[in-house]
Amino acid sequence: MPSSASETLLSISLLLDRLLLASLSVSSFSSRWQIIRSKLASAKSLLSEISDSPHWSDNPLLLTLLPSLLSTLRRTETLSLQCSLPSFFGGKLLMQSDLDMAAAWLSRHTNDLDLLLRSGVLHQSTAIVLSRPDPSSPNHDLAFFVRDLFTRLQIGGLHFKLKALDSLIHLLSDHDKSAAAVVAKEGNISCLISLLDLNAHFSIRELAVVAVSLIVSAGDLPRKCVFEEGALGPLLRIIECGTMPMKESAAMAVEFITDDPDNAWAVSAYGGVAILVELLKSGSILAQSHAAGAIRNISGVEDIRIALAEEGAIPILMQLLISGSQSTQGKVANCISILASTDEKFRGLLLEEKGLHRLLQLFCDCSNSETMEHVLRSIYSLSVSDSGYRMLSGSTAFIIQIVELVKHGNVMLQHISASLLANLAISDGNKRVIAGSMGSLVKLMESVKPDGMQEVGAKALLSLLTVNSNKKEFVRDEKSLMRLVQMLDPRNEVVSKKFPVAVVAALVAGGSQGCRRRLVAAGAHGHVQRLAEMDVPGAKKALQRLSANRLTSIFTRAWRD
Ligand SMILES: *[C@@H]1O[C@H](CO)[C@@H](O)[C@H](O)[C@H]1NC(C)=O
Ligand SMILES: CC(=O)N[C@H]1CO[C@H](CO)[C@@H](O)[C@@H]1O
Repeated sequence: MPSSASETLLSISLLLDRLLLASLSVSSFSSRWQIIRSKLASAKSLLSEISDSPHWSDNPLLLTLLPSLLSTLRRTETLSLQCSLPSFFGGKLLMQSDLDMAAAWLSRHTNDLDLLLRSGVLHQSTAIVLSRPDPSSPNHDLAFFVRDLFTRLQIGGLHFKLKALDSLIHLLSDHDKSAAAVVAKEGNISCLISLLDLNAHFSIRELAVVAVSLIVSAGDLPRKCVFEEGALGPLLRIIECGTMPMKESAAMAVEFITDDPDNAWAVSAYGGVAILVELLKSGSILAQSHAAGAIRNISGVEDIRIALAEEGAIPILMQLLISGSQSTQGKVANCISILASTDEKFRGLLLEEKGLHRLLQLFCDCSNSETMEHVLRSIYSLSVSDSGYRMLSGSTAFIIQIVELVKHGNVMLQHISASLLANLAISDGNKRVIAGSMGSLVKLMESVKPDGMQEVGAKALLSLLTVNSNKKEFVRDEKSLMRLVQMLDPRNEVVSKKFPVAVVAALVAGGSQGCRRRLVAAGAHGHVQRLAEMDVPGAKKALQRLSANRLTSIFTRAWRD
């Protein structure tokens, strides 16, 4: 409708000129008219700039902005006529307030026009604005689309805003994550966040929270931008008093915002800990999962851990460990592993809530290896407490389960399981039961990664080798014996030598001639001798025990000389 837009613009220009002139000759309320005159003047200059822009007449926002400006100007003209009469009759206060209102409306119009001009959208054809750019469109189309969309969000009416939010959500869902970066750069995030406010129209708030959650989920940069523009407070308010779907989106956004550990403090500054704990307790399944993720993310901060305990989070977490959805269970287990690893006070609280029983229950039922890892870490941390240590050391079923993980788990699970085997006080009877794990423990001793694996493998093996029958079983296993001898070889630099040396010492400690003979036959003696010369800790003593057979010592001496 370019012709009607031009006509409206023409009427506005004529009216503006008349009003500017008339405003000079009003006889009443002249100070107020001075203000109005300056607004009229800026409207005039903005409009002339707009009409110079090549594509102004296709802009749909102008199609509503211009008529609304025209009607404000008409009302202002009526006021100017009243104020130009030689003496003013009528309500003085009423006229003052009408004039203030007219000035305020004019301000709004000029702000809107100014924003539209500055956005640059009037300099491009609207052909591409009509449809969302598809994911393959060039980036400048996308940037233009986003700028246009945000002018609608900022100065459009309800209908424009709703459609703009809808387009924004589609854009963020359909495109890859780079779209969010364009939105963060070209859009006005602060304006989007203002739509989360409780004063905003309900349908607007409902869509705005979805858009915000999509933006923060799309990477570090958009997340940082949304956080810095102050989204956390309004998001937490929505979790407090929105509808459940809104709470879900807001909690998702908070979970992503807290992915940056630097943002954790802000959650507690906004009173967010209590709000998240409440959502954990009473939210939908999805909301609980996001709340658990956010709580997990912030539980690295000591003050927040204290607040979590005060807000009663521990029993709720323990409950969800068993009854939550799979995703919630994983995040809760992670959170518990963080709490359990920090200090004795939290271990006490967790144990009071039957933490170990529940963790063991999930440990049996769990099939997800990531969750399993968190559960096992938590159990490991709780094994540091006396009661946890006693209970785990005495549980044959648990010990058999962790042996299974040593044999068949991924490296992280193997590492934690071996640490438990190394540290627990396992009965000799149970050590015999799990003798079959020794081959796997020797393999762990060869692992380059993770750090500490060689040590825990060796420690666990040494614990099993305190039982004589296990020593015999070990040396009967050709493969394990060969591995051990290869690790002793000074040319093998991957393995720290003190661990295999300690295993040799343990194997010959009981004075069993059988063990000694098999080690010597496998070639251990020469290696240990070299290691003793290199002053590897424990090697001299191991050599002594290994050389207890005089013939061997004479032979080696002769060989050396
Ligand atoms: C962005 O939006 C905020 C809030 O709506 C507003 O105060 C600010 O002026 C806008 N900034 C720009 C550059 O348009
Ligand atoms: C530090 C931390 O635990 N970050 C996690 C926060 O939540 C996100 C989303 O679930 C995870 O991807 C992060 O690893």
